[in-house]
Amino acid sequence: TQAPVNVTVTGAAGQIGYALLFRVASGQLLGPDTPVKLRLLEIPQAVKAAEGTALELEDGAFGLLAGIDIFDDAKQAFSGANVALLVGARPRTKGMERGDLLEANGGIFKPQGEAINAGAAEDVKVLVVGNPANTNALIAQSHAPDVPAERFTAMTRLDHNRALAQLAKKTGTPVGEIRKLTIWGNHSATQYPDVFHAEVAGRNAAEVVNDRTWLAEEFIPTVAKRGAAIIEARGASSAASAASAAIDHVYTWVNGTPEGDWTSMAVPSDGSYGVPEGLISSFPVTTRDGRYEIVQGLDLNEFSRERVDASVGELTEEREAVRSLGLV
Ligand code: NAX
Repeated sequence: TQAPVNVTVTGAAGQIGYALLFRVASGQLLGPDTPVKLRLLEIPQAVKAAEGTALELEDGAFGLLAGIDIFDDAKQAFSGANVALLVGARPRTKGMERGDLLEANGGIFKPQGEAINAGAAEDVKVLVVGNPANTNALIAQSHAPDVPAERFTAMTRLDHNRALAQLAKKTGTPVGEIRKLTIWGNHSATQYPDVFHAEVAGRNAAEVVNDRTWLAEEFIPTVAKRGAAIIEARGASSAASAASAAIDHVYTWVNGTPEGDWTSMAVPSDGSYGVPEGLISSFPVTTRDGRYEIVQGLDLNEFSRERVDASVGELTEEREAVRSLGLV
């Protein structure tokens, strides 16, 4: 077997952390041949709860879990990190304006970016889950100038998986027979789940569905507002499904997309599809040997173009806002 891979998880005592850590420890993040060392980061008040989770992880007797260390200091937590899962963030609370939210998160993601820059492993891969995920990733990235920019990604895989499930239900097809679905833009209500290039059992998904009203009035809003529906039903925000998507995101990044398929990841734009360079926006990507590439040459129809532009417009505004706060 290989040497253990260091996986740093922030917000380890939170509800996503609780679901995520057991799956990392069981080998689902990196595969069944890769031992992992967990490095947990929490705020001081939550360190005790993280210690409790660590006791339970110990009780899981995971053969691949080579150790657990808990920190309340970002520099220590990210030291030697090969994979960094940035889950902890400042949620929006009542009466908070967007500027306040971005500023509060700047206070988290700026020092974490600096800590990654200072001490993470050469090959570090970063996934930001904590919201506003795309812009938090941008903040962290801009404080890690020595780390290749493309290593900073944000999670739209939960949106991708939600869209797969909705399309499977609508078409009566197993999820495993759906390919080439795309989430474009921001992980927010403006995101655009695109079925026009997707395939359902080898046939074009938009043709199989053949119902733009369903797309515009059911499918897109159901996917985009699923987080609110989960809160309404469960009395708490999505946790296990978010953890599952984080596992999928990193597993796919490391192990590759299947031939003839792609996935969705929010990654720094290279200008593809008219998305301003540097914005961390969701694209269709293929992965191979630990690298990803934005799928090129897709034709966006008018229906898609206006929705991609709206979500990218929101990302542009968020970037302007964090620029004016001096966070990037
Ligand atoms: P919780 O509030 O249960 O947990 C967050 C944890 O982060 C807490 O334990 C807190 O102490 C910790 N934390 C806060 N600041 C920290 C810091 N500076 N360093 C280390 N830890 C810190 O939230 P949870 O439900 O686990 O959600 C975590 C984040 O994921 C939220 O921002 C949430 O909005 C976001 N989500 C993102 C999703 C996505 O698809 N990108 C979907 C699910 C989720 O809503």
